[in-house]
Amino acid sequence: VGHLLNATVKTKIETHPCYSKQAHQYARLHLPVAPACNIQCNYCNRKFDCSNESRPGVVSKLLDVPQAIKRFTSVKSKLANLSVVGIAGPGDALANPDATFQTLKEIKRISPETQLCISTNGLALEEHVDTLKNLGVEHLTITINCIDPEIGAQIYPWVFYHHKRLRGIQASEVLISRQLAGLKAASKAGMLVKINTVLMPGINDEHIETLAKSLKANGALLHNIMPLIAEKEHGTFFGINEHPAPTDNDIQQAQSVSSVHMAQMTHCKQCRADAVGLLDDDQSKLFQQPDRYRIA
Ligand code: CLF
Ligand code: SF4
Repeated sequence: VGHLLNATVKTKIETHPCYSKQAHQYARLHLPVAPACNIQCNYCNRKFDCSNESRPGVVSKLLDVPQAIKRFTSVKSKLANLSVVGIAGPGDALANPDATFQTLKEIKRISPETQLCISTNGLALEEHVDTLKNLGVEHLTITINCIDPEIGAQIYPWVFYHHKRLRGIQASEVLISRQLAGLKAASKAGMLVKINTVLMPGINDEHIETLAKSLKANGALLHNIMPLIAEKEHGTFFGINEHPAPTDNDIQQAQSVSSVHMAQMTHCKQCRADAVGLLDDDQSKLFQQPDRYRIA
């Protein structure tokens, strides 16, 4: 994407390890302050991190806002190359707006040069775009798995929107229309929007071209196609416990189909909601949090 962008945007991409493979020397820190979620994905059983962005099968230790700030200051003092702070769960950043916004606001106050990043399923995005913009969030990821509600109905059993639990096709219609409206609004506001798509063989693998075209048309910058992690404990696809994971070849094929329309991210590590350090060398173990932060 480099040649199409102005200098400021270029710098923001070149110092963010997820947006640019060449930025691998920069570290990111995830602060797990967002436990709740406003939708249900069939590949997620809620005992683990949000599989939209983070590594499923891992339970991150939840932090409250003061604990998160403390963690940021401590990590920042030890990692000179820390360039990005992200909120990626363990649920959805925007289903926990108070904790997410308070954390981001405080980090920007104490460290204006830190780039802020969030990851969301997009259901509650459009209404929060102005707030995110004002807080200084410039990197935003939305997980969009399809734009066809019939496909969506196989992925999302329910969506909780405006105090109502929606199910079936209706749930997906609302989710998809909110995701695209959020994407449009965020890119219009100048945010660098990356889309994560979980590739699910037999569900959305034939849909990648249609999806990529629409993402492009709505202003997305980058497409990150990630494999479904198909182990029993992560979810209950169709009420059964397992669904086939895509092969490396399936992923490459989907990336090549999407690449006609969208720039690709191909170095995603599907990291934890409490990840810290370089993408290639996660240092969460070095920066372990006390056990009393652990969620039950
Ligand atoms: Fe974190 Fe995500 Fe921001 Fe990166 S991760 S919130 S954009 S700072 Fe990166 Fe990790 Fe892949 Fe995410 S490698 S899971 S894409
Ligand atoms: Fe789970 Fe994330 Fe889907 Fe919410 S958006 S149900 S936390 S995978």
